[in-house]
Parts: sequence; structure tokens; C-alpha cells
Amino acid sequence: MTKISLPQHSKLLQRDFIFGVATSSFQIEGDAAGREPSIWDTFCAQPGRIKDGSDGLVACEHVHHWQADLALIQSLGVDAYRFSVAWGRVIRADGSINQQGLSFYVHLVNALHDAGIQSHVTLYHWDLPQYLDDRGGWLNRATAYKFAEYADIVSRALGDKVASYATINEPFCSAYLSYEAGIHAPGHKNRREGRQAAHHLLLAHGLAMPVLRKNAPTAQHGIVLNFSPCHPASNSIEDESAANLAHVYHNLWYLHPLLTREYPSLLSKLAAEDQPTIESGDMDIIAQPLDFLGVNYYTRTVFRNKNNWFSDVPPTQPPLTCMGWEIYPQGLTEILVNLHKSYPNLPPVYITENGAAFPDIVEDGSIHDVQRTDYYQEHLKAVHNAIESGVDIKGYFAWSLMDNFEWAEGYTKRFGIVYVDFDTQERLLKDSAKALQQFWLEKKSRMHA
Ligand code: GCO
Repeated sequence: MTKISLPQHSKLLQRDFIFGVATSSFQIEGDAAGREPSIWDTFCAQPGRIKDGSDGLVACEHVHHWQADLALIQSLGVDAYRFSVAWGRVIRADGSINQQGLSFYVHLVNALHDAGIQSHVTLYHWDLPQYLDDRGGWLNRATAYKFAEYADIVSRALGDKVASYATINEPFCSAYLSYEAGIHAPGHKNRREGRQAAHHLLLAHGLAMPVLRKNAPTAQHGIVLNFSPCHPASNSIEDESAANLAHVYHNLWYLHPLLTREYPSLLSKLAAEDQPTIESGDMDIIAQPLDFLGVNYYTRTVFRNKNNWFSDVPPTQPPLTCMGWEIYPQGLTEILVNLHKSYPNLPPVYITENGAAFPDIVEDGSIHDVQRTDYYQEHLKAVHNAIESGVDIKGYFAWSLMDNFEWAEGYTKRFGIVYVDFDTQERLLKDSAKALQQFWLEKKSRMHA
């Protein structure tokens, strides 16, 4: 089995660097009866939306198996677990609190706490209650205020037992993929809607931050953004400017307002009918001080010029993951160093997601996912390199703890370090999990020596 290792002096091997595994509510929980339907339930029910026609009604049945899953997390030797709360498990359509649903998270956080594992809670990982979408979803400004109320309820219940609260996971996905590209729920295709949803998601974040600080004063509060370095398909001026545009539109659109109180100047260059409504005072609400920035990284993206805009060029050369994504670890160092240099006020960073899907085959009860182990090895080295270049990075979370519902790809893509047999709900450590486990346990034992 391949071993994971880092240079002896690496900051990642020091006590205060946190390692964890990550999941999200809709992707693992199941127990649809215990919550309100979300936009993803609606989306899954529409023919043709999900590759294998599947849904999240059962998923990994984590709500029923959470204690065993917690034991599994503990056995890996991690310091932390990142998971999300399902809004519709906490607040019913009539506005009342679902006490049983809320208790699920209270028990989980208490048990993690007792096990000495930090809880890193994400409040919104895409499963908007359908009852809010019925009132316009993220196109309705009121949803941002509803989010702050929801954040209040969750943070009152979980308080400072949680190490960190992230408001929104990847607003790029909930805005662009969901309202502009049409590939995520609710599946709209409209540029103005994409920009408006992005604005309301950032507003929701800004409205929730002071609430979280009040209810959990010693926890850390921030947001999780996804980044992909944008590279030109050729060295023509047109392609280079397309790649720059993509970088601004996909990466900086979300970070820039948080750190500078302004959208990138590209906003004013969009057609008037594509520009979102921004009320006075919104930018001040959005630009709350951040204790941390969560960075999700999977791959780089290549763009070419198309009608003075950008169009992505899917990679064809190996090594690719099952998603068709190029394995490009140096892109993680590149984007982190780039952000560090571009924003003097960049907060400390957690890598909140990083991982890959490969065709996992069970052979005599084992999964020899050498490519995934290599992926982790190389990306951990990329994080190490970014720290050496001066980026303040506090922790790293592998995506994902276990195979789960991969959105529009259904169950066809396995991102787990733990294999899930969806017929029996059995969990099986892949070789990558064993390699990470060995790496994490060795780090722990050195700390205690
Ligand atoms: C994300 C998504 C995850 C996906 C992962 C792989 O935050 O990007 O949260 O839910 O499963 O990115 O595509």
C-alpha cells in the first residue's frame, strides 16, 4: 500500500494544523421523512436531471447510522469533521422548529465533542427547503433574511461546542450552476438570475455573521468558496483575456465583495438587463470580517475566447478523474498563492474540500484506489508548498468521508475515502482511507510522544 508522507519540517505535521473529513447533509443523510422536501428532491424528481435517475431520499442513511459513522470518523484519527445542517430538518414550512430534527445535530455535535473531534458546521450546502423556493428561492431577497433566522436557531442550539460555522458552501454553485447554467437545482438558465442569486447568497452570509458571533462568540465564523485556476487554451491575447474573465466571473465574484465591499469591475460591463438589484447598504452587510475562508479545490479549468466571453475546454489528456477533471495539484498552490498576493486582508484559510472520484472496484473486500492515495499525497504537498510561500493555512478536509449522492451525477461517482455499498449500507475503508489513517495516526502519536 502506498504511504502518505510530508517533509519532517512541514507545518501540516504541527499540532495546530487540523485534519478532517467532510460531508454534506443532502448527500449522506437520507431520512427524507424527518425533514421538509428541498429543491434537490424536486430536481431529482424531474426526468433527465440526474444521470442515474436517483435521488437523496435514502443516500447513506446517515441519520440512522450516525453513531457507526462517528466511530468510523474516530477510527481515522482525524481532528475534525465538517458536515452541513439541512435547513428543512430544522425549520418546517409553517415556520415552527422541528425539535427532533434539530436534536439530531445537537446529539451529533455532543458526541463529536465527547470524542475529542471538532465540529465544523456548514449551514447551507445547497438543500434549500422547497417551501422557500416556492416563494422565489434565492431570487427573493427575503430568503437571505430567512437564512439569518435559521442561522440563529442552529447556532443557539449548537453554540460554542462547534469549532467553526461556515454560512454558505460554494455560492458559485448555488448561483451559477443553479440559476445560470441550469445543471443544479432549481435548474434555471438565466444570467441575471445567476447574478441576483449570487447577491442574495452573499447577503444571506453577511446577515448571518453577526448572529453567529453573538450566539457562538468563541467559535470561528466564515464562508466556503470553491476555486479553480483559470488557464488560457492558447497564448493568444483573446484566450488569455477569456481566462482572465473566467477567473473574475467564477472565482473573484464571490471573494472580492467579501474582502473589498465591491463586486469586480466586470459587473458594470455586463448588459444592464443582466445586472442584479443591489440595495444601498448591501455591500457593507456582505463585507463582514471573516475569521476564516474555506477553500474547496478539485482541479484547474482551461478557457478559450468565445464571442468576447469565455468557454471552457474540457481536458482530454490523462491523468483525469472519473469526473473528467484533470489531476492538477500545482493548481492548488497556485490559487492559494495568487489569493494571498492579491488580497492583503485574506483571512486564514482552511482547505474545506479536496478529493477525487475514481472507478473503485471491490476485490476480496478491498479497494485498491492507488490513484486516490496519490491524489491526496500530491495535494497535501501542494498545501505544504503554499504554506512555504507564506499562505496562512490552518487545516485540510478530505472530500469525502464516504461515497454519497454526487448531485447531478447521482451515485455514479464515488468521492469517498470510505466505500459505501448502497444496497447494504455497509462501509468499507478504501486503501486511500487506510493510507490517510496511518498518516493521521502517526501524526497523533508523535504529538503525544
Ligand atoms: C462541493 C460539493 C460537493 C461535491 C464535490 C465533488 O462543495 O463542491 O460540495 O458536494 O460532492 O465538490 O463534486
